[in-house]
Amino acid sequence: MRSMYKIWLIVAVCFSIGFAQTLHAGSLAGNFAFKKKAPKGALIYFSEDQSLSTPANVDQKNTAFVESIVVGAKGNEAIFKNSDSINHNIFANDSELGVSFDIGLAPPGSEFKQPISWESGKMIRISCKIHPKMRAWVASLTSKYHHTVTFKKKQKKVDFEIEDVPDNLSKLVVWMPGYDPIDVAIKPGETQEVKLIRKKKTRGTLTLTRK
Ligand SMILES: [Cu+2]
Repeated sequence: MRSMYKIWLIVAVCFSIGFAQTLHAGSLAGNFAFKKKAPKGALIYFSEDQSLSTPANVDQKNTAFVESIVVGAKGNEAIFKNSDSINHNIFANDSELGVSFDIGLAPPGSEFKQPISWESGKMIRISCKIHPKMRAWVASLTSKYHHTVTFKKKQKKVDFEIEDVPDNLSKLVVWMPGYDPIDVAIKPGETQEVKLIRKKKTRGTLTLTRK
């Protein structure tokens, strides 16, 4: 009888470990729907996490930044690559965050680095001296649980998903250039609809669902 009890106990322990592992993380699904024009990009992240350590990889192709928003960890670097067939000249000038640099003429295939020295949770705008229409943002973050969206021309709707989000994280931040920043608390099992506001007008909605 004693050995039967032991076997049962082992089975029960294995079951609960397995159960706990399947429970501890889930996903966040989101859907952006703009009425007219979407911004260039969006950044979504769980602000409580502190585990991000990777650099920001900025690339350029077809006279444009490949991604509108690029994320890197504070203390690491922003790496500016030029995968284009023409020269670029990236610079930033943000007096509020005290960030000012000009990497100079960057020929095709070149790579330049700049430290991500500014406060986490803040984004700096980068532009090109040669091509005034080029625009992107580098975000200093601490969270591994983030996602960036680059809206294509005329694109109004985008679905995204952040996978393996630990259940204990609930503070979500949504940032888009020119828009009111959004802070929401969303727990596993919840769905929320958030208004996307720019210059006091609602420009669209974001539906968030956590599984
Ligand atoms: Cu350029």
